[in-house]
Amino acid sequence: MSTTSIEASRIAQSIGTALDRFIKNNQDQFQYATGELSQILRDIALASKVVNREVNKAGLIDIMGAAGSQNLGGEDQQKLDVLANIRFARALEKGGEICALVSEESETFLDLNNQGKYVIAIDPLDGSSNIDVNVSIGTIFSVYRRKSKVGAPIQDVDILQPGTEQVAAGYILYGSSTMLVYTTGYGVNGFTYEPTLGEYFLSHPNMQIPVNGNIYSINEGQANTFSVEVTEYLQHCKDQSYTARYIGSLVADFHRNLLKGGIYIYPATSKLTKGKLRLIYECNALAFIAKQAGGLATDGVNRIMDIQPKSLHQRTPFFVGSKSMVEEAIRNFR
Ligand code: FDP
Repeated sequence: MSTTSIEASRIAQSIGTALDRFIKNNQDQFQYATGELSQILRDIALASKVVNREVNKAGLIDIMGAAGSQNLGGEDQQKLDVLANIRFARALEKGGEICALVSEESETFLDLNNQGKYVIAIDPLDGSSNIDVNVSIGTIFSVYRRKSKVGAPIQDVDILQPGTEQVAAGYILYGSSTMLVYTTGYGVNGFTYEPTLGEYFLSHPNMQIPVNGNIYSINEGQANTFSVEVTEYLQHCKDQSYTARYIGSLVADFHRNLLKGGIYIYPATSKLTKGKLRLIYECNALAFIAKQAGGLATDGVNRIMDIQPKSLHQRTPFFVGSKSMVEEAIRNFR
């Protein structure tokens, strides 16, 4: 190809829809279309760009490794976890749209004492045990409307809302490319980050998870601690010659299965009788996205989004992914 035709083809190539434009174009779909939710999504996108920058240079500067403190689960807090928590909190607190923040990294919720109408639940950096080894990690977020009166102190009804009350949810995947995937209840759309322009562009419009798939994702190293039902299902996966894929980074495992069709399972085990994953800031968001993409998420018996949370850091068994696969996996549970 000559230089002029390369130039011509570059000019002919459209740069696509930027996230900002997309949010603006779709703002009217939202029943409280005052622009506040749009601003929250923009703030999350901005913070994710900062975190993405830090994640990308993690190997270059002294930012990898444990920060010396532990989070609630007793896991070492990695430096990047701490940094991501600060970045998202700062970006979200500034605008005044958010009245409370729930984060994996904080024991209690943060009452911002303002006129904000929204509550955010966030896992700022999920899959953090993968940071040191250059494997994909992610951010997960859920957005709720506050239930109590604006101006009053934040109450449990604002924080402990079931997933059905989410008005938006999404994740950012810091992978071979960085993606932001979100829903406001009108389908799921994915945006890929273009680092030279510093913008997310719509790359995966109206994402749908295949109804069936052949990928199963579970930490089989824990197999001796699984229930009979889960063990039987895993045998079924092998009998069907399904493919085992487990990154150990929830967002990355979920995202792959969303695109290709599959099931992610973190079950209750004899050691973790309620499972490992957190209902409020991990499972609900992914359950909302799965549902909007035509998939399913349950704890084996109840739909994840129907579960009434009783505490901030509540854990739940989690089966999520292609509808037929999840239905098959939980067939013997009731
Ligand atoms: P991590 O502990 O590394 O933060 O959210 C918890 C999580 O990661 C998920 O991202 C991941 O899917 C899961 O735990 C992995 O747990 P196991 O090591 O027990 O498989």
